[in-house]
Amino acid sequence: MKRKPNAKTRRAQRTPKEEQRRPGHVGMSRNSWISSAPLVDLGKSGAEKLSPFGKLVASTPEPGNETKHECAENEMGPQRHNYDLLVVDDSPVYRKLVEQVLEGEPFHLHFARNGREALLLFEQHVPAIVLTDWMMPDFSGPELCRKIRADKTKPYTYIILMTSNTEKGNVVKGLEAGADDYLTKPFDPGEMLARIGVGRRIIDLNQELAAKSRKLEEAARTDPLTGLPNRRAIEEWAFKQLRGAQRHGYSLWVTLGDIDSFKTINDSFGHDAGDTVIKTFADLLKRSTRASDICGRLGGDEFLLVVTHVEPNQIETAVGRFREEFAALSFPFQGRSVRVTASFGVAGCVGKELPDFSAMVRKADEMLYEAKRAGRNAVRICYPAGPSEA
Ligand code: GH3
Ligand code: MG
Repeated sequence: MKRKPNAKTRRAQRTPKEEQRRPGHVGMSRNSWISSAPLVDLGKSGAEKLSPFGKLVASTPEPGNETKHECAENEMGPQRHNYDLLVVDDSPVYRKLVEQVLEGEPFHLHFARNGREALLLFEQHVPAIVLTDWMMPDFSGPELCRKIRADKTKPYTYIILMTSNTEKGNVVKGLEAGADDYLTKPFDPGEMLARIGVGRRIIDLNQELAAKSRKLEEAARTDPLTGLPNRRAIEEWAFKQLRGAQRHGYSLWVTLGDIDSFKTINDSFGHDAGDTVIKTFADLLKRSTRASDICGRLGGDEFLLVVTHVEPNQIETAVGRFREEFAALSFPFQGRSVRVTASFGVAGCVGKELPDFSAMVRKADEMLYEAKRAGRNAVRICYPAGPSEA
């Protein structure tokens, strides 16, 4: 009677092409000489990337902020997930032994036969754990450690050096080169799993720490009442946009919006009513701001918008719309229907002139003052060629 092949036999019978087509297969597409073993495929956690401003008005994602082997977070903390683990050994026997020990463990395994292959796979998969032999045909395990540690842009990788008994005296050199731990060949499977387990704990802690510092970083750039970017976040964003405007010659407008006679809202209807007005104004600005632009709260009842790629003949209409929409709202405070207005000051630059953000904010502030002096509920604009009233 013909026996149904088990999972192991089926894997051994697959052709390399079939192997490449399998979901979860890694590392074979271009470098078929770099072997990868698709053991278990629970799917990567695919860390949700929160934009610096969450789902609010956001700038383009900051380059360099993306990291690999982050774990998805929920209220319960980081979720368990698969780890990329790179095994570097020129001996096929040892590669097989490691594969067998790690079978059934939550790892995506990648195998390299020398240091060069290891670096290629490292770049590709940014493994959480590297298990590397000491002696390799091109460069040594400690050299590989040094090269991995030299790249500060990647998240932390836990490195275990595998040494033979004769190389054991060199362990200190390996640790100095950046290895976290070592294993002596021939290794004991239980000890290997335990040491890799330590690595997983360290990687988990690192990720939790990184997630917390990202949250703190986000909080430091967000206004808690409105959820909008605060002054610091706007200034950083605007600095980048100014360089872009200068390089590519597109228009950039700094707009200050300030609620009129806001103090009287607080005084007449209380602080909570004041907060409602601030949040409503923030929502309106947020909704009317394109994804590529930014608006944030400077503090109190003052907001700042930076708008790009709007022609001088369109800016008045664009800012005028904020003013009209806000003035059209009515707030039900203490059984009354209360109307609130806001004033706006705008300063712009177009072309290749070198603008200074602080100078533009000062100019926008002067324009805001003009709008207030003109009786409030108004927009005043300083066009790049010279002041001109809207
Ligand atoms: P103007 O038309 O000239 O802008 O007058 P204004 O009353 O709006 O301006 P002023 O700067 O005198 O008042 C701003 C007030 O905003 C003063 C401050 O107590 C209040 N304020 C600042 N932050 C908050 C907040 O987060 N919530 C509330 N409810 N009030 C705030
Ligand atoms: Mg005000």
